Amino acid sequence: MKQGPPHRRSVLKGALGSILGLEGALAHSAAVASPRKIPFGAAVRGDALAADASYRAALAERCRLLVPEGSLKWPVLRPNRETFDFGDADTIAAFARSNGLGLRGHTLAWYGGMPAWAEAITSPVEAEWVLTSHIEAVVSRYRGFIGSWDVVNEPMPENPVSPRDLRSFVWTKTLGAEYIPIAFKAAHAADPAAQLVLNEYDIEFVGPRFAMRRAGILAIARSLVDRGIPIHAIGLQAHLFADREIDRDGLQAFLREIKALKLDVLVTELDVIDVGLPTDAATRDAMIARKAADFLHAVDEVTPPSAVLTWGITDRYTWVPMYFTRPDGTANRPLPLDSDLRPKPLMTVIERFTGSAS
Ligand code: 9MR
Repeated sequence: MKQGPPHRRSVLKGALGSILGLEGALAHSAAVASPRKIPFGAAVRGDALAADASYRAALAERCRLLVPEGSLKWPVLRPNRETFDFGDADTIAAFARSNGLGLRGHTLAWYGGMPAWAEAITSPVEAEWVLTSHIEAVVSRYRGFIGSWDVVNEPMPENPVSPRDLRSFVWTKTLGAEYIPIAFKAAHAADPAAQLVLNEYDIEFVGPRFAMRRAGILAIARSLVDRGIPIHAIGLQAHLFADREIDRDGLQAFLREIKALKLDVLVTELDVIDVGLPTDAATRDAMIARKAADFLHAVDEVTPPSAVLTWGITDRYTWVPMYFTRPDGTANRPLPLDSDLRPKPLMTVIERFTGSAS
């Protein structure tokens, strides 16, 4: 495997890395990663892609996969009941194609930002028609190119009280829990070769809330498999918090159950939220890298992920400050490249883990 340039190595080999255990994490990454290649990718923004040449270059250099961060969501694709606006998504698809990159699709059934016209549907018959015809149109447009879809995203409520709890929004209000199999069947009908993924966040930490969320996702996955509904993988979003502890035992028990269902696992939206971390950038970056390494290795010991994607490639374009500004006023550093597109220790962890050094 190629070594990173000297400035990268010096950061990682410094005393700080040792203090934080980062060198151990990286050594472990190297040991497990060298013979294999797990595709690495990142979420991409259409507006930045159009405006920022250095961003385009970084994506083309570092990634084998892209996923549109917003361009395939309902509010963009469906400004009204009659229209499909594929403009942004097509621009991203064209960029992926011309750079020989694969594309994931995100997302077909999600509560987030549903347009008002769709959220207003009350009839189950209409709901099923609108949901399935949307999935048919969107998936078939990119059939053979988008190889993997987040079919159902974030079905669990924030604080489930039982594993059977689902988030309340238009599809659960009209179709109940059946919206999930309906969505998976529609996606499979539109592209029988696509990998179909159930995607969720807050799966990996210590605490009863996270255990309940794992139980809920497992219950959904098991029910789909038992009924012969086409589902192929679980997506662990992995919006990690540097100051939250990963429940290694709980996560691994969950992954063993997923593996027993013969489902794959992907890491779909990795980043590390750095609100509670020190101001010093090098210290922070090392802690962020360490957290990601701990998570990736916990997953890997049970089932190597079939892809690893971060939710953005550079701190220049990240969702994190929309919700998690730092008390010291410094910019968040959640992603593999800094805001000047320089690789950080998180990039090295991922490259070594996936065997994808650029
Ligand atoms: O990063 C995305 C942000 O730019 C959007 O405004 C937001 C609403 O569409 O969605 C963010 O992405 C989310 C993803 O779709 C699902 N998992 C959580 C992500 C971060 O909030």
